[in-house]
Amino acid sequence: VRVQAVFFDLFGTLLPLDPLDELCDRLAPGRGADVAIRWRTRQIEATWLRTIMDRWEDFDVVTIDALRSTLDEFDIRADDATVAAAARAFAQLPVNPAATAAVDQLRAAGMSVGILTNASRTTLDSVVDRLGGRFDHALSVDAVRRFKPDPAVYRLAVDATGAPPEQIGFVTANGWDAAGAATFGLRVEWLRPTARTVMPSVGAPAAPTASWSEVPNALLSPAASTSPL
Ligand code: LAC
Repeated sequence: VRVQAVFFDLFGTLLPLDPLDELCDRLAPGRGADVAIRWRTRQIEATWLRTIMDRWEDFDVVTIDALRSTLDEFDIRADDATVAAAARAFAQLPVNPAATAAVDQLRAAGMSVGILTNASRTTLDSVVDRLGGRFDHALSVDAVRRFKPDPAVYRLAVDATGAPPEQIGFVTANGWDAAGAATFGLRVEWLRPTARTVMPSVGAPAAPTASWSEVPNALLSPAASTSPL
């Protein structure tokens, strides 16, 4: 089975989250890295809760709410304007050059490429502008008002390309996103952040792991077989 299109996760994948440590350090001197990781955890928890409870607000709102609650947890005072300004940093995160190289290599091989993200339409549009017209598709969960790993999100890639799931590649550094995409049937490459990063068993097919430099060749070669669920 050959892949016809490849989609990339945005936050933590095309756009590494490391710069948030320094930003959070300005809000909480000496505790920036702890605040940043807690912020990210609360942000993702809130997306799952909102999806399961059917209480949609877009990712920009979720991101601000998560930062607010994290600062409260750490007993850090910040006014609403400061919190909102800090949350906008997500939209301004620099792209990983290794990611750009992999995207360009896939494009040069004739693959259509896209972004599939929790990011709001507005935030995604501003990121796409910065990434210089590389992407054939820019898909936001706003279209289905549910967050990853709801199957409706991964189905957006099928609807946009007309390709079946097993002919769509998906690249993410987020283990839970890899699990969701693999369960939906996409051909996933998981950019495991460290050799010690593991996911608990959640019933998802195992996603192969790769580094950015391995992603293009992994997705350009046909799958040995499709793994049935
Ligand atoms: C996204 C989340 C996973 O960009 O960060 O979809």
